[in-house]
Amino acid sequence: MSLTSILSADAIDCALKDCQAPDSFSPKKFFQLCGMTKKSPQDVKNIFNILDNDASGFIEEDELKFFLQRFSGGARVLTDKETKAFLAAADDDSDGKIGAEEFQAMVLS
Ligand SMILES: [Ca+2]
Repeated sequence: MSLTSILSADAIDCALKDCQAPDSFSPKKFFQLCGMTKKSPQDVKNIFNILDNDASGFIEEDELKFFLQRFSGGARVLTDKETKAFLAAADDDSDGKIGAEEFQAMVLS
């Protein structure tokens, strides 16, 4: 499964264009622009599984840094500040990584 089988390529493009400048990335806005917030919990879980590159069941900080590149290989990496803010916004149990349920809650709340 690929991200474009769940999300439209145009929407992904639009979401990536919106955060091209360093430190302009907002997870909530990105999820909205790429259409993720309108997906079912199962679709969001499928997206999580694609983003969980090493299939550990969690998105760790070093995977989060490359979040945008999972949507498009030519996208930029997130800055340290963006990565930490993203993690802090999603990591409800403060274990330093994002689980599937935390990801779903962040996208769909
Ligand atoms: Ca966590």
